[in-house]
Amino acid sequence: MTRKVLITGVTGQDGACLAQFLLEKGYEVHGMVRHSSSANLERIEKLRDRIELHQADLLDQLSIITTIQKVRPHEVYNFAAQSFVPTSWSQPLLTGEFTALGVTRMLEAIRLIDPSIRFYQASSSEMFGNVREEPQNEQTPFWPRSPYGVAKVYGHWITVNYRESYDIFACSGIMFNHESPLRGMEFVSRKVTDAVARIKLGLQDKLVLGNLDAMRDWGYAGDYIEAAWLMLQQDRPDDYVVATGIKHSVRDLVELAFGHAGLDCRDHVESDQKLFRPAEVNTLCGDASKARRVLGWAPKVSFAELIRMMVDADLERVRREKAARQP
Ligand code: G4F
Repeated sequence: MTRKVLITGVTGQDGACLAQFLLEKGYEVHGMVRHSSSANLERIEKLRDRIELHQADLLDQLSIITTIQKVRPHEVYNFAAQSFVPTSWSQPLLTGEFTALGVTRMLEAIRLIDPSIRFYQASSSEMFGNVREEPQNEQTPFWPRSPYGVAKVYGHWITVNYRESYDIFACSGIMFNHESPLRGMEFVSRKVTDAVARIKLGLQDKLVLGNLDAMRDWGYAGDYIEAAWLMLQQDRPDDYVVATGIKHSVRDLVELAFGHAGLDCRDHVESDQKLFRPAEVNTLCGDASKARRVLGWAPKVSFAELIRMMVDADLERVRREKAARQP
């Protein structure tokens, strides 16, 4: 029997990556998209004729119920969220509605329609925030440092709670930062690799960043969505940290990206206090030994390979765009 999946946030990096991965595995793929006057379908453009899209909204319980009733998926992956940390300070309530309560709306729909549907919640290393220990594992206490992190803590615990209260096969994947050429331009990795390409091709001269000393455990999104899928293929639902176990500073990322394009970052990069966050997560580094042991999962792409892949993809794209603009 063909397995059916419903992916929320299918137009984002992780949703698009997972859609591609599950199509290759023979799944019937359905995606949930919000109504928007300017639909952002870029990342799934090549998959459009193989994915069925449904208009629904994490803020609207009825639309979620109607969609799940119509699709009757075997697996649901909840990637939709207000996921940009700085925006969570300017829109804390909206962030709470999407990123926290949206998870309950998904779980309520599953509980009402068919509690045998398997559910994946995209939890985040931002929940560890002001880290209590290093590296962070599934037992490390949370201390979120942004309204986004706080909302993700709620999403994590409501997932655990529906598993314990209603025996729903609900898993929470505590994912550390994961990037790819599909990453949104607002996140630091892509902001840097896009700037490197534009500087290299003479379209820009400066790159202004915030805190260059922040440390993150950066992995490749393609590796991470496989871990999410593996979680839903187990005999028992559980929660897992997904990480590489190696951390780097934003400065390391910058040096690597500029160096790969033959540029010296000291000539181009500035740090501006205005881009610092009201409360920063200074360092994150995950311990994914449980995922390794139980799921047999391990990251395949290294930090250096990831950044080089992103710089190369942006160089190619910016070159194409530049050529198209020339008469
Ligand atoms: O790339 P970032 O914006 O990612 P952040 O805040 O760590 O969150 C990402 O990863 C989480 C997983 O841990 C996800 F849950 C979340 O949805 C998102 O995908 O920033 C990374 C670091 C921060 O410390 C930030 O202060 O880079 C620092 N940074 C320095 N200059 C900057 C900049 N971040 C951004 N976005 N832009 C800058 O100019």
